Amino acid sequence: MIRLHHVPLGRSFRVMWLLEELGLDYEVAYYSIRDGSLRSPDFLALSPAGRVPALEIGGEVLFESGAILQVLCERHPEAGLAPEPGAPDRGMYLEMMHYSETVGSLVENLNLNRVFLRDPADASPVVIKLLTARLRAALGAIDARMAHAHLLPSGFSAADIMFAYGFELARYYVQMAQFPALMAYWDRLRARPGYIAAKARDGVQDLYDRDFYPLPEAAT
Ligand SMILES: N[C@@H](CCC(=O)N[C@@H](CS)C(=O)NCC(=O)O)C(=O)O
Repeated sequence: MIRLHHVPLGRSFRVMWLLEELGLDYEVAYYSIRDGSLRSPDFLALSPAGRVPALEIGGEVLFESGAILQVLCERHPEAGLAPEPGAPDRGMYLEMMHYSETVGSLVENLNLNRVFLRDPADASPVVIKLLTARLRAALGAIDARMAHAHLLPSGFSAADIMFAYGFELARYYVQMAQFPALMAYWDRLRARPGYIAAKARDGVQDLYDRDFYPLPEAAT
């Protein structure tokens, strides 16, 4: 039995997408990031910081999306989605697995400042401007070195799945047209049957109430 604990558009989508790429059967337990369900005792018993993803698999419970991706890739080496130690792309693979959280944490901080903070808490325009500039720089760095169809020269891997979370959500905060190589790469990823199948199970997000959040006037 595999059960994925998931928030639509959250980092748990990484696991959902990989499960689809691997052709595994799984159940989904859906949560909202807004209704307190991630802080219930039942969920905290699965994921102690109250974060998704959590994955129940074969009697074990795992949390942290990067770790879950790594474990699933190790258990399914036939899929060839993670270069093994000693393989030429191994260093770049690990680099991109972790860099994905450099991007992901910037998106998360923008979410906190722009979506979750409500009156009377005041988000700082200066902090928003800084986070947005850092997100743009983090994506621009990858756009400039995108020399292959995927992040690794050897082809599609779990690092693409890991990276896509931050990349997909960054569009709420930065104009993506400024990253032409990343946009072409994104079109390739979105066309994958595994991505399409996962999107069909992602669920309806209740995080963003508009398509784009321009910089507040005080920050421009
Ligand atoms: N580094 C963790 C981060 C997990 C995380 O922060 N997930 C978000 C959704 S994208 C969450 O559950 N947030 C709930 C909260 O912060 O209360 C991972 O990659 O799994």
